[in-house]
Amino acid sequence: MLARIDLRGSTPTLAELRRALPRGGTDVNAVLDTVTPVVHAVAEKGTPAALEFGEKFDGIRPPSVRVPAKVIAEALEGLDPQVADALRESITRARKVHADQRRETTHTQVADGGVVSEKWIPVRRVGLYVPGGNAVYPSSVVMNVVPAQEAGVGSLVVASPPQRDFGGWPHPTILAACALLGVDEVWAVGGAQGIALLAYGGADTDQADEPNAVLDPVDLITGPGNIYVTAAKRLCRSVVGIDSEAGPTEIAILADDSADPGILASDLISQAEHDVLAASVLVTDSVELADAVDAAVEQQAAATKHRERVVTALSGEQSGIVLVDDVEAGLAVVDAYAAEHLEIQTRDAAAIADRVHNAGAIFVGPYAPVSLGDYCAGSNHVLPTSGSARFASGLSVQTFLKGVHVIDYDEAALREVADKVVTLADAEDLPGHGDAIKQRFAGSRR
Ligand code: HSO
Ligand code: ZN
Repeated sequence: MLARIDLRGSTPTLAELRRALPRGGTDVNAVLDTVTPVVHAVAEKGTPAALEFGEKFDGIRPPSVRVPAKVIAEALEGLDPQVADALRESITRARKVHADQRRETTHTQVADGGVVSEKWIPVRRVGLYVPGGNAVYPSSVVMNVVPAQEAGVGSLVVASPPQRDFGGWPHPTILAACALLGVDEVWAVGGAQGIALLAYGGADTDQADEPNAVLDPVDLITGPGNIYVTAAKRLCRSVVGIDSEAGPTEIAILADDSADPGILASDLISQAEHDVLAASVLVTDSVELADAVDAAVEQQAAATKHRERVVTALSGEQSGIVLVDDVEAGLAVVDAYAAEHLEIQTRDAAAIADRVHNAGAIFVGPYAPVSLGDYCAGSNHVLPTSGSARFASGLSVQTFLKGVHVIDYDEAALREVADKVVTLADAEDLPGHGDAIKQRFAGSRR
């Protein structure tokens, strides 16, 4: 089922390697023309336009755009207690890891009387987009909300599409996850219009007499979505921050002949389950292992619940088995690929993992599967896709903080370096810059 890419006996350059490796991806540009008028209309008219688009595209208008507190509380009451318990565990572990990511202000004494500090200030208000439809992931609510809260973001709003099956409110599991996390501001709006409403804000015309029925615009939008949502995020980038443009999920596994083919097959299937465009890639120096994994994949895929999309994803051009001469060559391949998730299932897995440069998250050994990271490792599951792990990080407390330099120099400290500033200003033909320094030391001021 999985295509084979045989790199044995060759020493490809990085560019050749990147071309040879399987990679999918979606073309967001293709829908920009469709999404642009939606974003413009919502930017101009606010909530009424967003509601109209929701009705037009999804055939549904929520009872009110802001979800009442009672509806959120009822969703939690209705949540299966075992699911509530598991979500609590997921939240507790994620809080533990993300609390450790907090950054302290640094103070650097650059000269006598000259100090530069770097303060980390949380973004004022964050909008989290949560998709509806087939992919209802309360775990993603956890992964977005926890780092924002641990960063100290004071105002957090969730937007999620209204669902016909649930009285026109967002999915109850999503609402319950919000309740567990203490998020009380939830808006029943989805798609490109939901992103635009978060970015530009707008009044809730259905509840015009309600005091808090106006969606205050946010400063940063995070959260996954379909291609229209991603296009809207790209278009709103000039007015709000966005986390990243998430592509289909990816798993790469670097394995040698010590790995268990049944385990590898189930891990490859686990991420293929998300999406027909999901990518599952095995990199190995063992042909026997490759054959055994192929056989195990056939067998397990036939029995799995979402077999159709799993088979489509695994047999797509974005998935495959890459054969290499040895683990060393395998390391070069996984670095070139820069997977969202990378499992290391080799002898001395920790030592090999230590040498990886490019991956969104690295899972070490047979007992750290990607599924653990998706829910309960404590790590974040919002990770860079499509090779962006070469330069980007997963969601963290850092995503929600802004670093601000505070420059505090006294007279003597400025005087000490004044000549250098004037010289550099002159060298750039910006004498006004130099004058701003000279002015301070010209003659006697007062
Ligand atoms: N593997 C997905 C996240 C997820 N898995 C949510 C299950 N639910 C992208 O990292
Ligand atoms: Zn997953």
